[in-house]
Amino acid sequence: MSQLKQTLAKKIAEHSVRTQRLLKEFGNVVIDKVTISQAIGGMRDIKALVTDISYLDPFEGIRFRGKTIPETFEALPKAPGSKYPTVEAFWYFLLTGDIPTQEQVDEVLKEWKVRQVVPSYVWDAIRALPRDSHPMVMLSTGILSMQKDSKFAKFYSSGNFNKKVAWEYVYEDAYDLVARIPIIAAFIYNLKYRGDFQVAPDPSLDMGANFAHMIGQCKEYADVARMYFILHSDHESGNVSAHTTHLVHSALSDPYYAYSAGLNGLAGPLHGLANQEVLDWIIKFEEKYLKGAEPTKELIEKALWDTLNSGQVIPGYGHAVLRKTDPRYTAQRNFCLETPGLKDDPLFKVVSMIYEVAPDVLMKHGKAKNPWPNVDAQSGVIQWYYGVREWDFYTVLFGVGRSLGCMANITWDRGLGYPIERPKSVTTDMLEKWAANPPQL
Ligand code: NMX
Ligand code: MLT
Repeated sequence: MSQLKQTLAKKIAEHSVRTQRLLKEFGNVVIDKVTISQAIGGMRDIKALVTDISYLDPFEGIRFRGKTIPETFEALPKAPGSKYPTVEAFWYFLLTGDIPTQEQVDEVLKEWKVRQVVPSYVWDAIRALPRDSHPMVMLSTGILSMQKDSKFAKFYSSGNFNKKVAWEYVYEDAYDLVARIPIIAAFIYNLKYRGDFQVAPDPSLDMGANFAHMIGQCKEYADVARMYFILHSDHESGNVSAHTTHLVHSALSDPYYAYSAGLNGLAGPLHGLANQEVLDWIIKFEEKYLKGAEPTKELIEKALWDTLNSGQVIPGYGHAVLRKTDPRYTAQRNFCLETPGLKDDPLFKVVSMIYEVAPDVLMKHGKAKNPWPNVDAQSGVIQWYYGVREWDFYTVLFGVGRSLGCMANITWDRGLGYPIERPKSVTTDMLEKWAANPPQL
């Protein structure tokens, strides 16, 4: 058994004691109440999910395993010659909560290479789709096609299924999935936008550098990939992609079924697809309002109002939990400011100008509870600068990163024996009855 799996086994065993004690001794302690507006309004803020992989504070933003974004980047061992950690080091950290030593990272790097070999039928499945399918359809299909070789599904149907060790099989699938998904994403990119010019993975490179290599990017893009995948990995477990993955897996559907479903949720414009919508909005703004002229705050303000008045949302702004600028936005903005060339890039200037104008506009508009930018408002400009300009691919990049959090989460779900998820629904008649006569709880 690898050192990572041994560490995880020990941690899961220790943690299970805490979960079991809470269930047995304190199961009836009330931690929240549910209002009619929460029942109708997307269950916002109801505390009904448990994860220790990350936590989202409305004002501080995300903490991965208790660490803020700068603390995470600072603490993890770095990729050779880079100030960013490898995704492999981050995977170890997300799974275990421990900062790995270089030796432990090296072991993950080695194992990752073995696991990243994608079965050839995945390519057949993706190629069988119409070439103008959205790349998220291709990614979700590619992931789903691997279900037939799921180690967890095989274990379940083997006749020897045992809840106590079931997590080990989820772990195996989860690890295979995170190692393969960047290879599949690169295949889709090359198939759709580079005339099917496929590049084999380089076994000497870490995940971020390899992704850059496979999509024909420059060396500097390796850091973009590392930063991007880590920043997009997890956002506690209530967001659509993580929650869907957790929900589907709770039926003991294997990780391939579960993450393919999670990706389908990520492909929604109010969730991950917002990153492509941001670029789309800016390009249309340039075509319709600028027509070659320099952007001004006045023109941006007009375009924002036109968007709102036509009943559409401002992509990249607002959030269901956050009530301040997303620190993932800030981390990427700082990356732009620190990268010569990028900080003077015309598109970055427009994105920065939107940041100066949009929060005021949204506040005046008076609907959005959070007028500040989220991760998607800033991620596309970096891709664009480096030449990844096919913006319908951006959500695929998000999906590669998000696999890390979703797969770490369902490994722990199984380790802790979380049951099938099944909330209770009520009828409108019931709500009207309780509205007239609030129930005594
Ligand atoms: N532009 C215009 N209206 C907005 C925006 C926005 N950016 N954000 C929220 N609103 C509206 C929202 O549509 C709702 O209107 P109505 O009452 O007519 O239904 C109202 O403000 C209240 O919504 P909130 O409670 O503030 O937001 P909610 O939690 O329902 O939704 C988002 C959160 C993220 C879906 C919403 O802010 C949004 O649609 N943002 C734009 C899309 C986006 O950037 N999504 C990416 C989120 C991050 N990610 O990667 O997943
Ligand atoms: C995410 O990263 O999943 C988004 O910010 C959406 C969310 O947290 O609800």
